[in-house]
Amino acid sequence: MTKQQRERGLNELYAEDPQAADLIVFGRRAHADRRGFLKGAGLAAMGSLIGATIPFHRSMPSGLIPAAFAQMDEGALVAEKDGLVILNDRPINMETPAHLLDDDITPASRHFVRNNGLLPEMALSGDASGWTLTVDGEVDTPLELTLEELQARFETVSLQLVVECAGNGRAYFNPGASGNQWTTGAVACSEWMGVRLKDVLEAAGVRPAAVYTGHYGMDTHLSGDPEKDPISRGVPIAKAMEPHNLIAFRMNNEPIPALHGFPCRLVVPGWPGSCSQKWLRRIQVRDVVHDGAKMTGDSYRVPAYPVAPGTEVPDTDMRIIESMPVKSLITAPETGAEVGVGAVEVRGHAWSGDTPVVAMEVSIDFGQTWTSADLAEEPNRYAWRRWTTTVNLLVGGYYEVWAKAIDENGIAQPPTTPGWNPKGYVNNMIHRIALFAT
Ligand SMILES: Nc1nc2c(c(=O)[nH]1)N[C@H]1C(S)=C(S)[C@@H](COP(=O)(O)O)O[C@H]1N2
Ligand SMILES: [Mo]
Repeated sequence: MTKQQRERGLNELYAEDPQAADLIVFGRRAHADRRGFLKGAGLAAMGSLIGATIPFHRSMPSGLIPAAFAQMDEGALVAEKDGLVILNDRPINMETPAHLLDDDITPASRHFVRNNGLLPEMALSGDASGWTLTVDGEVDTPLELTLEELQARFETVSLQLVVECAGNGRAYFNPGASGNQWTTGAVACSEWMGVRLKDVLEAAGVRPAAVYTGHYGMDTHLSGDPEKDPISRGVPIAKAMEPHNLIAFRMNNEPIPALHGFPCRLVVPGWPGSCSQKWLRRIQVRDVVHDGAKMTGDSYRVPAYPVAPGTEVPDTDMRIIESMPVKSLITAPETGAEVGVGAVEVRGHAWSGDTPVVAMEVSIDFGQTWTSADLAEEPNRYAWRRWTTTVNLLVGGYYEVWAKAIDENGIAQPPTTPGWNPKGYVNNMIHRIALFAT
């Protein structure tokens, strides 16, 4: 079995059937001595899969998934990332440890990656000539714009915008859900430059019959079938007309990296990251709710009412996730850090969906008492806000810092997982870190 034939990533295979995965990766022999090191037939199989010999093969434990298994072309891009955790190699999914998200503006090297399919050729080549954006459907004047036309015709704006995967925090649900086991790191706030989605839709002339957008990208389905989209989501017209949605062509003042949507992507802040189509090629204005890939069933949908964990929810009772909930991270110190007894500076970011964050609170006594942290101004709507505070650790020992953000409606992050749902979406439970004071 070659990489090209694999429709699923190795982590998924290992989760489902470790023995079968071992056979694929290490061959029969290595499987037999799984606790040993890679040798014999297993080594030969591994070498041919990677396409090179492994000089240090004597030190390579069997069962180790080589980093090179990230789809070969994409593998080099993965190497540009700084300290991210690979959750799956095919498609590539990587999350960022909380202490690496300390920057106000997330560097591209630390922006999580959530791919549903395989990177388009254009992104890998870095050559945008031939790229156009089509805007069609319920519009008076369908548009087909080159990058130059897009930039020349519409005002360019720069905004710091949070992109968060709706599955962030999935790993903490019980019973668990299938899919990438995101902990806290499927969120980032980079600076995006582009034109307003609204301006482009207005230029096309949205017709009164318009209800929803449908977004299409250039990435390929894992099966290789060109008829299938890996993902195609959309938003109601009212959300699409919100002035902070961008058709972006720069990230942190550089062309958008291949993994993040080169040459152009949508950034629809405050809603599930999946609304922010990467490698954008077409926006269809629709007179019905979009029914593209991952708009239906359990995808990006949650029960309309609270259900007991594990409940099977009828399809008609599932609702599309819209605005994301209030949330925060502790980005310093790093969890597990040793700190001195006395005052310790703690900081992080707080963000939310369409309802702004208004307060931030911290506890060091397992949630018995909470004190307010300082919250910096929001650089612009839908950016995350820096919070800082000092905690006083009076004696040596083990502490936890718990942090919770509160939104304008008085809704605070819950202490444990909120409403269970079949795919483990929108977990906004409080973030906790461990500290050892000496
Ligand atoms: N074309 C395309 N766009 C996409 C995706 C994808 O797989 N293909 N993944 C979506 C999901 S689920 C998320 S959370 C964000 C992640 O953006 P990032 O990889 O730049 O962090 O992109 C969204 N846009
Ligand atoms: Mo996502």
